[in-house]
This record gives sequence, C-alpha cells and structure tokens, in this order.
Amino acid sequence: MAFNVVWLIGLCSLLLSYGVHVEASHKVCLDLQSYEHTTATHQPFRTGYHFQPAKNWINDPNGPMIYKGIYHLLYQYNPKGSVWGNIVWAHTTSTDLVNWVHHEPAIYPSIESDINGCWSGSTTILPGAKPAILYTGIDPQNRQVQNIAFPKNLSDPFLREWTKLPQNPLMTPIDGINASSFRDPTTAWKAPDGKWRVIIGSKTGRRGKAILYKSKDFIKWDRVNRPLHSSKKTGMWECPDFFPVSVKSEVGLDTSVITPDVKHVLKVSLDDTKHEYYTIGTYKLKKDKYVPNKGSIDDDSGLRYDYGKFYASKTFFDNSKNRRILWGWVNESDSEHDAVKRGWAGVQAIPRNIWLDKSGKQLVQWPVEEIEKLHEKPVDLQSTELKKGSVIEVSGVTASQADVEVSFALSTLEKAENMDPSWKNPQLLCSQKGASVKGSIGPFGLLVLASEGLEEQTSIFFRVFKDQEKYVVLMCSDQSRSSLRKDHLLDKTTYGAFLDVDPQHEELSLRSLIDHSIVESFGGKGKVCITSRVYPEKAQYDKAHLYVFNNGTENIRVSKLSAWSMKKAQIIY
Ligand code: DQQ
Repeated sequence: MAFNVVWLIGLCSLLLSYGVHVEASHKVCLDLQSYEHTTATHQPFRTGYHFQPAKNWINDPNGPMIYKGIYHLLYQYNPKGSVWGNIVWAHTTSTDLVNWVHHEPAIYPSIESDINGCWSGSTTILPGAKPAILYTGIDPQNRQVQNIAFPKNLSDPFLREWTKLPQNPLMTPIDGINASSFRDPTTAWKAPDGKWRVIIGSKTGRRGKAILYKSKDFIKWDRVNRPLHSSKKTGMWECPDFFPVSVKSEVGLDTSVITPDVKHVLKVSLDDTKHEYYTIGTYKLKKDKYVPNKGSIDDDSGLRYDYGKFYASKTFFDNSKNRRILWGWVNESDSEHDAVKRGWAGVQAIPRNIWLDKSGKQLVQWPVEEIEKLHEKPVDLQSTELKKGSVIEVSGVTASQADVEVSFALSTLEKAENMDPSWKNPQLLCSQKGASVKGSIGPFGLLVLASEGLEEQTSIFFRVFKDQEKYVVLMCSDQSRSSLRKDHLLDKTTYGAFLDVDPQHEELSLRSLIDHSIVESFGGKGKVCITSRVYPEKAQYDKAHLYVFNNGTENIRVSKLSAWSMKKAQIIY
C-alpha cells in the first residue's frame, strides 16, 4: 500500500500548471482527492484539544456564529480524502468552544451554481436573529459565483439543514471581474442608509481587491464601481474580513457598528505567500471606502495575526459575551504523502478573543477563557534564577498536551547587543539567530515538545537588542530541531516578529499551547502570536519534556511560571 501512495503522490501538482480551468489556491493532487488510505493506528500527531474531524482534509473555517446559545463552526472539508478536493462545508457545534459534536455537512454541491464545489464564505445574522450564509460556489463553467443559504428550520438550534434559494447565484463575475479570482464573501454589515454591504476577495493583475456590493433585501446585490479597498502587488486577496473594533475597550462589536468610537480592521489572506496581513483604519461611510491609518504597511510585510502557520482566518461577534472571536486554519508542515498515510490533514487553531491594543497601533489576541476548563495538574515555579546557559525542566505536566505561561524579569539591559539598522526582517533574523546561537540578553524562553536529551526541541524565545535609546524585542519560534526526521519535505522554517513591549518597564511574557504537533505561542500578552506544526520522532506522548532556558550571557529571572496538563476535548463524531 505504501508503494501505491508514493506512486500517487508523483501525480500531485498545481492544477493550474495543467491548464485546467479552476484556479484553486490549494495544491491540487487530482489522483489523491478521493483516495482513502487505511487510517494509521499509531497517531502521535493527532491533537488532544485542537479541533479536528475524525479523518480527512480540512481547511478554512467558514461562517462561524453563535445561534440560540450554540456555537457553530463550519469548515472546508474533503469527505473523501486527506488532500484538498471535493470541498463541502462540514459542520460541528459546541456550547463552550472546547467540546464539539459533529453534524452532517451543512452545504454541499447540489445546485447548478455550486456543482463543482462549495468554497469559503461567512454568516450574517439578519434582523429577527435569522442567520444567512453567503458562500462561493463553483459553477459548471468553473466560474466562482456567490450563493446564499438559509436554515431550513429556525427552531433547530443546531441548524442541521440549509436551503439554497432559487435566485442563486446572487453575484456573478461579470463586467471585467476575473471568474477565477472572485471568492470568499465576508459577513455583511448594514450602514445607516439601511443597505447591506459585503466584500468579495479578488484581484486585477497583481492588485488585490475587496470588491464591494450593496443590497436592500440581502438577495439582490449591486456592485459598487470602486472596491472598498485595494492594494498593488499583493496578488489575490482570499478570505477578506472587515470589522469594527472599539478604541475605548476590549469588548467586541457587532459587524454593523459604525460610530466615532470605532476603528475598522481589514484582514486579507494572500494566496501567493499564504500569509495574512491586516491594517487598522477608517471606514469612510460617504464614499464607502476603507482608508488604512497613515503609515500602515498595506502589503505582505504588514501586521499579521500570526507570524507562523495560520491562514484563511475569520472572526465573528459573540453577543453572549460581547467579544469578537477569531478562528484560523493551521495547515500541515509535512507532505501530502504523510497526510495520506495518516488519513488526515489540518487543524483549527484555538479560538482567540481579539481586540484593539491600547496603543491603537495593533490588535491583541488571547485564547478564549473557556479553554482553561481543560487545565489539570497545575505546576508553579516562583522566582527562579535562569543563569547563563541554563536549561531547567518543568516537571509534573504532560508536556505533549499542555498550557504554559511564563514571565521573565530582566534585571539589567546594559549588555544588550546592538541592533543593526539593516535587520528589518524579523523572520530572517530569527533564522540567523536561532535558539542555539548565543546572545547577550537572550535567547531565553521555552523548549517544548523536547526529547530528554534535547536532540528534538521546538524553541520559542526572546532576544533583546539595543537600538539607540530604545530596546527592540525579537520573538522567535525555531522549528529547525523539532524533529529528527531529515526528509526535505518537512518544512522547518523558523518564524519571528518584533514585539512591541518595552523591557525597561514591562516583564516579557510568553504563553504556549502545546498539543502533540501544534504549538501556539502568545508573546507580550497576545501582541505577537506564532503558530507552528512539528512532528517529533522521540518527543511524543510521555517522552515529551518542557524546559525553560537561557542561552544568553546575562542572567535573567523567571518571575512566575504556571503550567497545566490539558485534558482531552470531547469531540463526538
Ligand atoms: N480556500 C477556499 C477558497 C479560499 C481558499 C477553497 C483559502 O474559497 O480562497 O477551499 O484557503
């Protein structure tokens, strides 16, 4: 059987390169799309509390919402195999965003305007608490068009069945819109003129675009000539998200709130690089235009929700707790061959609360509080000196499935290395100055999913540099030693970002959610997030260890560390 898999993988290619007409953003392995290998029994990389279905491929979170007290997560799913293809909207619900119950797919190809696929989209809650899903369908000519679906029975809190309107498709790629770059409708918002607005991701040449439509009744949509926003040289904008954030508090807002006390966020997912970036700015109602704040970087080097693996994300407003919640898809870092052998690919990140930082300059994210109900066996370390070169084990936690929070106090910054003005790219800097490259103040941080002899380790760490009178904090996640596996198909890219925290006045904090093959890290209380996928050979189950380390010449102190083993989430298939 393994022989067959290897052979089939040989046929995996980018669909475009075969000149087929569907332009998909995903790697397309035609021969593997409907190929189910016997699912392996040894599954060291399946997650304990990150959402995954029983088997097969998943990608983008779609149409998340809360309805009658029940959270709904819908997502792109291949019911027939563990690579991208045969896409439907799988459906799962929860009362706490932690434990999930599966339902039958909510949306699947059944009408002419989605017969070749049901791609991403969003939910809007219409007056009378009525959810409406707008999604991209692939029609018989492989054009991307926008469709609508409503729940069949509004008294069913699980919204198990959905009806597509006979008016579908509601929006088609006419008047110069590229039919293979027209997808992923956002949650719509209602402006004070009473009309709904929605944006659809697109591009013209290399200019990424958010095409804007307006509607009175949510059924008949008129295109606005000018896009809500566009930016040159970014390529296709997938899965845009547009929402208000309060400038006064951390509470989340309904997508239609437009007052002087809000700023707007536009996030786009870049098909070319598989990075997302966002800007914060102003929604100019009169002109129906979004204008990023002065000085915003409006391209791939802009602000990111997550500087690791995290894509096609989407937020929704949770009116039960007045918060905005972010979901994101975390793809694998190994090959299709591995996915086929395992029988699955992809996980969803832990949902994160998201709000505007006090500075107004960036967003902040934090795992939803509900996840803490999985905490068990707490372990605490108080004020521990981390001498230069030290590695101290945090014992007593199940290190393969854990939540750990640590704060570091730096007594002196005098010896910080100088920042070279040419160091503009934090990811590159992290890969040059990995965890094993000695510094002065740092690298220090956590070694997670580490083997006993440290041959395997994923290190999440900080380094502090001096830049004139300021200090610059670099946060990295170094996967280069995460697995003893040597095959070239394993992506061990080191990730990194600059963290806007002044270490003269604030301790440096780090939280990592560790779950067998995924590590989600939150630096500076959620100002920088980095997610990575790793596949340790040795550091599996009870052979995984957790350490704090300091590889700098200056001693530092762990002022507080709390770690918990995480119980398994209940996912009922
Ligand atoms: N995934 C969907 C598209 C979207 C892409 C197809 C982003 O709608 O643009 O599965 O990952």
